[in-house]
Amino acid sequence: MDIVNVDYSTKIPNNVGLTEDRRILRALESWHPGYLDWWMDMGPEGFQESLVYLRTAVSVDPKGWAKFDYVRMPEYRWGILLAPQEEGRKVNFGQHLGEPAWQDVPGEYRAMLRRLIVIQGDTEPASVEQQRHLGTTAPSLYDMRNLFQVNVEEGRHLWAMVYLLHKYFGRDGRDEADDLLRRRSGSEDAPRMLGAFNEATPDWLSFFMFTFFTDRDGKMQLESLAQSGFDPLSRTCRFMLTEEAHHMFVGETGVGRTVQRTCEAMKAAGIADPFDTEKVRALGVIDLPTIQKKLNLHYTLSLDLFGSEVSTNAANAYNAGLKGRFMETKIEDDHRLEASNYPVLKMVDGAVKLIDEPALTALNMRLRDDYTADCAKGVERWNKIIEKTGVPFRLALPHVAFHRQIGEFRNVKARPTGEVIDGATWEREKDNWLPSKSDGDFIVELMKPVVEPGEFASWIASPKVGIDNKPGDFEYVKIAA
Ligand code: BYC
Ligand code: FE
Ligand code: FE
Repeated sequence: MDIVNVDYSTKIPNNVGLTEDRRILRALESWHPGYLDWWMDMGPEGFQESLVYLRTAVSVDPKGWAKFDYVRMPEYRWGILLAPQEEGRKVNFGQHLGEPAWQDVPGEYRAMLRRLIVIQGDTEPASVEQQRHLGTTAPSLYDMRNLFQVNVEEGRHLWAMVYLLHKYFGRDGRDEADDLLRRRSGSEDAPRMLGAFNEATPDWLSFFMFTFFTDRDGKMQLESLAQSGFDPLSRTCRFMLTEEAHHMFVGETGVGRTVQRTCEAMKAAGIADPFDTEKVRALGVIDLPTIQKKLNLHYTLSLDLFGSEVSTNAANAYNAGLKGRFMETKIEDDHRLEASNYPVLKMVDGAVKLIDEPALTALNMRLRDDYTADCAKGVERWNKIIEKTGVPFRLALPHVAFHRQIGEFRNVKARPTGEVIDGATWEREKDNWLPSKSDGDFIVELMKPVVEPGEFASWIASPKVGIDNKPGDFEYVKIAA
């Protein structure tokens, strides 16, 4: 059965026929209270009673799936939404190339598939936990609403993975679903699984960088999983990707508006030198070199999320037909990668070199390269904003050897240019490349909440258009007293 519209008659909205699937409905209904407890404990602090102008999915049709209305976040209708099943879909890569896509878990790949789903699922609540303190310092109601929209959708992404675990993995799937509510971002004894999801998101510039860089890792990983021969995973990821687009919009425009405001304030005050940080900061805006440092931090934390450049896990998942390449079906080759190579950046005798590796084990590197290309386009759009104001400054992505904790470069120190340096030089200069304690203190100091409809904090420009075409002074959040 294939349903495009979402059934809202059940407690759990869905387009997977849950009413006829009593066993799974019951399993999800027993997971639901724990989810709500988690949301109340770890979701947006201080705003659980506020009315937020949110979009909810009413169909999975890419055109016009959203309905906007005021909702209290704990009453958001989190649901199970899969893109429609494609008639005759095949496994499009790996050892099973050309076989019909699986509607059930292939027994031999059960553990591998469960691991991918659990890792994906773990990141979603982690990001909500990381962002839970930000509501109190929002630069406007517009931005506050966008934060909460991202948060409820990451909550829904957790539901998406939990559905797969309950429906296809029986008992151990249910245990994994419970553990997704047990781990906590930054916790000593039960941390989230991947590095970047245990870092703090201390301020709104970090939030915008996170949604630009880390949600974009989400996009790339979901694109690869959307290629999966396991059809329910593919369909789930395809719908998640339509939501993901908004998260990256929030990041790109958030940083863009910050950069714009800084440049405009500099022009108005007649400050020509972007490195005169003291004068720029005195204007109540964030100086461009500090924005570059935040970019360096979030980009490199996100690079780590791609795993090692050379990885047998990645090769195995590809061979099995579980995780493909970005745009797999658009690539013209054998889709088995048995004989081809891919160039990988490696450390050889203390220097960074490009070395050919078997394409199959280099899949993480390839996806990361696709990611970097995608990031670079966004950075160029930021540079266009700066250029237009005439301020002589360009933002840039640092070299992939810089500030890494996973893969080839984890044991070296390098400048943002990629030049390898010794530990003493790193210690001496790192505050020029990554946000220092005093940079962080300055930004936190700037983060004064602005809750008047249509008004914005000193450090950020207003958006060009409203959400759902609402006017500039629309009350996106009705804050509960
Ligand atoms: N931190 O062969 P390796 C999102 C582990 S974001 C800690 O190098 P592999 C979102 C690895 O688990 C997208 N550990 O890498 C964004 C393995 O451990 P085990 C999330 C790490 O497996 C914003 C060992 O190192 N989705 O959706 O080829 C807001 C060797 O692994 C890290 C996915 O990631 C790390 N950074 O690739 C909300 C998709 N990196 O098993 C949401 C699913 C590696 O030996 N995951 N390790 O104990 C995957 O496809 C892969 O697991 C990874 C790693 C790409 C993460
Ligand atoms: Fe997500
Ligand atoms: Fe996201």
